[in-house]
Amino acid sequence: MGVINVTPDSFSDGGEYLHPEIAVARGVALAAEGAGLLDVGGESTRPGSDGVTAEVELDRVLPVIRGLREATDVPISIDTSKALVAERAIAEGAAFVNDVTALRGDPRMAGVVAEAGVPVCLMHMRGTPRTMQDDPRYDDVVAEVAAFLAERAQAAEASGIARGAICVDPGIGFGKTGEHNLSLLRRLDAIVAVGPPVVVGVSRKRFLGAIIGDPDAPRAVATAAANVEAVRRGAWMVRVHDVRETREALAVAAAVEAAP
Ligand code: HH2
Repeated sequence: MGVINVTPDSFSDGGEYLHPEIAVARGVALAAEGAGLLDVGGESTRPGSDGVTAEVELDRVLPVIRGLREATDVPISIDTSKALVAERAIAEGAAFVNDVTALRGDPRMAGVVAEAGVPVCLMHMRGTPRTMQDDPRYDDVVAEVAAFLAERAQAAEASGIARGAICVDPGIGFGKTGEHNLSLLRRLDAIVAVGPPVVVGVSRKRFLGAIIGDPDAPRAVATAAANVEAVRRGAWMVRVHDVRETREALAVAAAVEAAP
């Protein structure tokens, strides 16, 4: 899953793809690098961020979705927690909903997804982007995230979303310390055991900067290494800004696994 942030303030690429033509060109480039899904988002969820209105989000994402629909056959995901944005994005050709609130952000979202029959990613987040990094604590982060995702998957099914259309995501960096993130990656088997396919988003996140000891370094290599660990532990899809680097790392890992 390649990331296209059509925002002025995303934590790693804010403002780079705010112009629709540049965002579409980015999507085409990510598709050429091997992205199997293009995740278009019009609202930053970086720690401390405030939300934007549906109108602002729609103005940002709809021209990009339209442009991508014309420019590539790669399926498009809409990264939103607003039902209206999901609805309009689906009408323009989006085929996947990525909801970081796991259908809790908008009471209409589950119905929109069920009605459209598109797959949805349900992500774990503690609190809201504004507050989530204020001293997050868990007794057992892996068990608590797994229980949350199991509950949200059940709720999604109860709202009429087909079981086969649900995936889950532990929400790396969403209300978690660096140690929480690493525990979730090391014990990803417990998230896989919840049942639905698992999506993991480590891309360029701050805990990687802390591990490599340079908060300002580009994090594409660190991201690729973390994604190899995630896929080895059962991740079904990884969400990345730097598609080529992660594809190359995963190709090497797969070749090693396939060796006699
Ligand atoms: N992370 C971000 C946004 N959406 N969706 C899923 N399913 N999983 C994630 O880990 C995830 C996500 C945050 O990254 P980014 O889009 O680069 O930043 P911002 O929210 O600042 O736009």
